[in-house]
Amino acid sequence: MTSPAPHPYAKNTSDSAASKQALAWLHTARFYTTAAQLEHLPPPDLPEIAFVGRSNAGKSTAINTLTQQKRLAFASKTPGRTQHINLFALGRQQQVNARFADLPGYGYASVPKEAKWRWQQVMVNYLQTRPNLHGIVLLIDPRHGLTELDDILLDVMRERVTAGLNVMVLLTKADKLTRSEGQKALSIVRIQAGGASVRLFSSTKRTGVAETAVELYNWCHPDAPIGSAVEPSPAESA
Ligand SMILES: Nc1nc2c(ncn2[C@@H]2O[C@H](COP(=O)(O)OP(=O)(O)OP(=O)(O)O)[C@@H](O)[C@H]2O)c(=O)[nH]1
Ligand SMILES: [Mg+2]
Repeated sequence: MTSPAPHPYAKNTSDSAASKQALAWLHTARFYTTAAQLEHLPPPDLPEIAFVGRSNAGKSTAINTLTQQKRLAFASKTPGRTQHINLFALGRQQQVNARFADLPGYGYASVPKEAKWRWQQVMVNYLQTRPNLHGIVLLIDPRHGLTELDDILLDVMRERVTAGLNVMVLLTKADKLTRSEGQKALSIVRIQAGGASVRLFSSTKRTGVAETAVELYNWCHPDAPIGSAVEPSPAESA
């Protein structure tokens, strides 16, 4: 998994004009459709970015934070809240240029691993076969770290990642960590994630929101990137 080199004209994401532009694009997100099976998905005509991770990791909340909308995606204290593939369209009315997919979380039921994966087959099939899948955002609660199920997911995706699929890892709920816990989690997951960009993210403190917004924007606007995915210094990101 290697991050693409910064575009030659790319500016640092600390450039607030870049993050403003990315956040304005993200704010155009609106509900598009929901699908219980792959057959119900729309034609694969636009790049899709999937938000994946264990149940309760904060996928739906991250979508709401990034799009600056309170209840676009269903977030809940009850694990397993997202049970379908929910799609959101991005771009101005006549210029939809990407979709986000909020996927059901894995690992919430206390049943054997094989059964969990059977239940999650729709999600895995989507990730493996959706032709217009352009990137995945893997959300991890750093208090649990990269779990066996996250590892399995990365394994399942390895072929597509090698073929160029974008990947980023967000360590969610960073507000619950001390600065040193955050830095420790970052260094461990950076090694495990094998080259994908990894950053701390908090919906309550907005940690990592600007950088994530710019990276997502650039994934979906490869011909006109607005900033490099330059990580802030550790002091800024904690
Ligand atoms: N403190 C804190 N809590 C968060 C943050 N992000 C999410 N949460 C909480 O974590 C819980 C789960 O969040 P969701 O966004 O519903 O998680 P999910 O990954 O979509 O869960 P599923 O749909 O079950 O897979 C909710 O109670 C959120 O309020 C964060 O950045 N900080
Ligand atoms: Mg959810």
